[in-house]
Amino acid sequence: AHKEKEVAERKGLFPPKLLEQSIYFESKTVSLKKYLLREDKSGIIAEFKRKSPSKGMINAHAKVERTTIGYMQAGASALSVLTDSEFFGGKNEDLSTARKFNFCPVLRKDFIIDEYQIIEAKSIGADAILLIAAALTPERLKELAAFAKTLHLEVLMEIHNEEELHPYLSPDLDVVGVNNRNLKTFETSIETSKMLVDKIPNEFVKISESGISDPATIVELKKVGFQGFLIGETFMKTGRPERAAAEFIE
Ligand code: IGP
Repeated sequence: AHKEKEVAERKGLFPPKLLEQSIYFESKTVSLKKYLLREDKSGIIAEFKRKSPSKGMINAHAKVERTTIGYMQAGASALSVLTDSEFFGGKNEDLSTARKFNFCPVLRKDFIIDEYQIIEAKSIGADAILLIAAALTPERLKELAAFAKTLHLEVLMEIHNEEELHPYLSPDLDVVGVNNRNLKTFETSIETSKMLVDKIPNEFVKISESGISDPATIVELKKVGFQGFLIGETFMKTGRPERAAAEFIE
């Protein structure tokens, strides 16, 4: 509900017509799907996240520029940037900064419920958006995915269980992510990913999200069929997230 209010306010301040003037409406997007499948990359989507509802403040001092450039130098395949301010302490400017300094795919991490936020994602230089099955009806998620496609944005759909999978599948999705974090308890379990991987059709790139804290887990997840790994806290909770990423990936 806090998003509906936020969207209404922003629409008033920055109408779609204005956002469409952004230079990013003329530039091509970089394919998250393709980068995840590149053999010379780690498959890791490294996330910039200042705080979270489960952990509170994770890192109040990290700079977007240094962290994201460092993530990419460390061998990440793509970047994820939180733009939600209320729960995650992010802002749109964090994403546009990451965009400016990196050529890789950049995922906009936010709670998307309205087309306006997809226009906004495009205007700040995102290449892909997140749609959370648990937050949308199948019809609405498919509409939003189709709309993203008209702007050449790729779509990551996030699920937590099998019920959120089949009703939501559509050709407009590119990547399906299993979130290992239980939204009620905030606990993470890699087993969630392992249980769901074979249910996801192979035409989608499969990623495992949350609670990945050591390289051995990546080896395990790769073995069962995951091609991508979304990691935030493990890097961000250290004083130098980009250094933590380099040590993790090497
Ligand atoms: C990263 P972690 O445990 O490595 O910090 O998790 C990412 O999966 C997590 O931030 C996330 C998220 C989300 C955040 C997954 N889905 C939806 C906000 C909204």
